[in-house]
Parts: sequence; structure tokens; C-alpha cells
Amino acid sequence: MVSSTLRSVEGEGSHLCAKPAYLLTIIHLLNWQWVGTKGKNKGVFFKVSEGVWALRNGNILWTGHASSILACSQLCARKDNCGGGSFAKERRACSLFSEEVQAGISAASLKKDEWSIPLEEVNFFEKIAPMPGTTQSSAVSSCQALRSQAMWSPSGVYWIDPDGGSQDNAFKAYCEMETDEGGWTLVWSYTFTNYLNFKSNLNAVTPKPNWLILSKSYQIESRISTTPPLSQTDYNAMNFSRWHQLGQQVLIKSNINNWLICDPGTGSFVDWKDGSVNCNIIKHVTNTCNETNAPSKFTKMGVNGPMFCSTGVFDSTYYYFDGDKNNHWPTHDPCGKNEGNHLKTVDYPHGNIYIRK
Ligand SMILES: [Ca+2]
Ligand SMILES: [Ca+2]
Repeated sequence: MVSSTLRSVEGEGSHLCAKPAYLLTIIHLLNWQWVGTKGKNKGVFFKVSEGVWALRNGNILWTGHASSILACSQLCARKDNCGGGSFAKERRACSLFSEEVQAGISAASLKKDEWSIPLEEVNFFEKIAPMPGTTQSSAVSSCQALRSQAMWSPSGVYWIDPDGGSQDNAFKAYCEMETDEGGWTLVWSYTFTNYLNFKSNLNAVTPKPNWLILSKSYQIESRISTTPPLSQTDYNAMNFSRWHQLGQQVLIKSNINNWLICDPGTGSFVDWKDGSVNCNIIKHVTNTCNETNAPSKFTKMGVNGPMFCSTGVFDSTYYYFDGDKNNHWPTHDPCGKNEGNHLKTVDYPHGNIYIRK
């Protein structure tokens, strides 16, 4: 959601600057580019604006050369009472003005043209709506929506509101903004109940989501979670009923098996439907069976958990999310043979499921 405050500010591409020691916050919204630096308590941001700078000699703090508009605004950010400046591209001339420039001054004002770019310092946090996803009221519908609204947002925890409408039921979720251009909402982080005896019936993924699986009397289910995971090792699962609201494309990451991106075919993980899927291996975590193709089928099994396989269910399994501590084992086989070919002796063995449209 873009606030009216933001829309009302005019300018095309503004720029700024940073003290080198501080991390830049870079925000792209519509045609906007903001670059800010943490300094002066709340942050220093600049926008390109016209007509705000009345010029007279007393207002000029400094003039000189700067290599770029970024460098010019950076110089301003370093000066205590600098309120803005102007950068002339041709001559690489930078002029900085004091903050006491506005009141009662009627001398010439600056215009943006092909030679000169006026900069106005603004306090971002007071004048501009919060960055998308950083507050409950600025919740985005998914991490993919965040990517399109604020494309340089780094991976991390953001507020999302997958069902739209009121943001009263928005919640925090982890966004992965790197793999295959990012936009992934983390819905499940799991580990194993018995990694060291991987092929034992005691081993299962834990926790498991609240997907609809008919329990049998002999089953001993691993913990069921409906709490959105906030990191790749925060072992929890978002309520399964929300998964389809985030999209259809699934990213499966693990540190003991290869990573997959799977699009639905006749089958779909998030729609809990058996059938074909179009999976690609996007990262080889192990060198074992490098020539093996990605799995091509999804089946929910109906008993212990869903799996990705290629042909027969129990002879070509690549991933099996077995959540029963009394039967079967949670296959993570890069050879797609339902065997124990996963990486061994990995610290914190785990897997993660992400979704986007
Ligand atoms: Ca809502
Ligand atoms: Ca088991």
C-alpha cells in the first residue's frame, strides 16, 4: 500500500547519501528512489525538489566539487546544519545550504533541469509513510508483494496480511529476497526427530503443519505448529490454510538435500492435490547423484505426510515429509531413490518451505 503522503511528494528519482560507516537504506517506490543514512538521530534523506531553495549568500554553507549527486548529499549529511543542496552535473559542483533558508526569503529558487539537481533534506520517518511491511499498518499481502513495492528490501521479518482487507489479522513472517530474485514467504521450518538414525521409524520431520491427514491409531505424530516461522531455524509452520493465499510456486530448501522450485501441474502442494508438478533443481547441496532429475509428482499420501517423487511412490522419492514417529522415515534423497543419500553429519539439519505466486 502506498500512502497518499508519499504520492503527493513530487520528484523523479532522488538520491542521497550516506556516511560510509552506516548502512544505506534504499527504497524504490513507484518512480522514487530514496537513499538514506542513519545519522542525526532519525536518519537523513534527500529528495529532488524544485523551488524550495531560496538563494542568498548567507545560506550557502559550502561550495565545491563532488563526484556525484550521492557524494554531494553525503557531504550535506555530514554537516550539522545542512538542510539541502544543489548539484550541477556538468561541472560536478556541489553547493550546500543551511537549514535556516526558508522563512521570508524571496530570492531566486532552484529548478531541476538538465544541469542542476536541487536536493532537499527531509526527515523520512516524519514525512513519509513507513516502508511497506515494517509495521502492522503497512503490512503487505506477501513477500512477493513486498518485492514489487520495495524491491530492495533485504531478507528478514516483515508484516504480511495474506487475506487482505483489515490489517487487524496481519502477522509477522520471514521474507527470503535472494533465491531466484526472492519474493518468497517462509511457511515452514522443520528439523528431524532422529537425524542420526535417519532411516529409523522414529525419525520424522518436526514440527509439521496442520495439514489434513487422517490419523491412524498407530501413528505418533510429531508436534503440530500453526505459528509462522521467523527464520530458517525457527522450527514452526504457518497455518496450512494460509499457504494457498501466498501463491502456488514452492521453494524447498534443505541443508541435507538439493533445493527445488516446483510449479503446480495437475498436482499442487499448496492445494493439497495429487498429480504432476514441474520441479527444477536450483541448487545442489550435495554432489551425490548430480545427474538425477528433479521429481515430477506430488502426492499427499494421506497417512504420514506429502512427498515429491518421480514414478512409483516409494521407489523414486526425493522428499518425503513424514511426520509420524512410529512409521516410515522422512526421505531427503538427491538420487530420487527413497534411500539415505542425504548429507550426513550436518549441524542443525533442517528444511524450509517457501511460497510465492
Ligand atoms: Ca486481513
Ligand atoms: Ca517416521
